[in-house]
Amino acid sequence: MKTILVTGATAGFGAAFARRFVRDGHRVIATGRRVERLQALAEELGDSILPLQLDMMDRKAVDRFVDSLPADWRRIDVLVNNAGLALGLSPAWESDVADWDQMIATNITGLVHLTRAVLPQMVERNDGLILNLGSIAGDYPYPGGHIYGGTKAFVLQFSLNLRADLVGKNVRVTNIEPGLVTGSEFSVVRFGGDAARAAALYADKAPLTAEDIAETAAWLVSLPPHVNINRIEMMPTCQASSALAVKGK
Ligand code: NDP
Ligand code: 8X3
Repeated sequence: MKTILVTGATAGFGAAFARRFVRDGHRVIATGRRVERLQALAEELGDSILPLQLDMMDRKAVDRFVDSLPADWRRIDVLVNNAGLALGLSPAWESDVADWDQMIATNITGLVHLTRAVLPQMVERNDGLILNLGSIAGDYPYPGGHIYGGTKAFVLQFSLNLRADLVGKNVRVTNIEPGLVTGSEFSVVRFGGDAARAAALYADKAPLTAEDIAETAAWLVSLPPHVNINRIEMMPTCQASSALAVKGK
């Protein structure tokens, strides 16, 4: 049984990870801002869930988080840096810089601070796994992706650079880079609560599901300690990396 810390477990991938990890016999520290959702998860999954509120934009709370855990939950075998969001899809020059700040604070600053807090115990034990949720947005640019894509490109490069520091150690880091995925609130959040606009994005398509991402994470968790999967780019068959855009006069 492993102890797995999942950020952003109140919805989407994070909730699917929690369900899958518990099904596989692990226990999960489930975090996020909407504590009532975490409590519902704990009621559903029982003592294998430790529900704890954590806002990834609250730098002090993130820095203190590991030390504030109950003693028997403080050993973290797997960290899943999942909490994240995209806000808006308008051109950079029309975007709200407050949205930019929130994406950077959550997807980058929160992620690196929590990673820094968890890493020492993994290095000391010479054992651990960090799963970072990147995105195809960190690999391929698209209109309106600017800051979100930039944050995910950071997450990819951070993941790869961590392994450079960790070479020779059984502390593993994988960047998971999904494309179009349904079963989460991602697009509703991106479109400011416009559920109809979000639903239109997935209509008549067969995207990946949150459970597909959880299946991948479960596989990564099950691998032997000497195996590092550096990155996984995943898309549904209804999607492929696009051709370069060329605009006429
Ligand atoms: P959801 O919107 O369904 O879930 C996002 C989770 O992040 C929620 O649990 C939310 O919890 C949490 N979160 C957001 N901001 C904060 C914060 N400040 N502090 C703590 N938790 C926060 O989206 P997904 O499940 O789809 O996304 C999960 C990850 O996967 C993200 O990093 C996303 O960028 C990435 N991703 C998503 C793809 C998709 O198409 N869905 C594709 C590729 C990558 P709460 O609001 O309760 O705090
Ligand atoms: C989410 C996938 O293509 O909407 O990270 O950016 S995409």
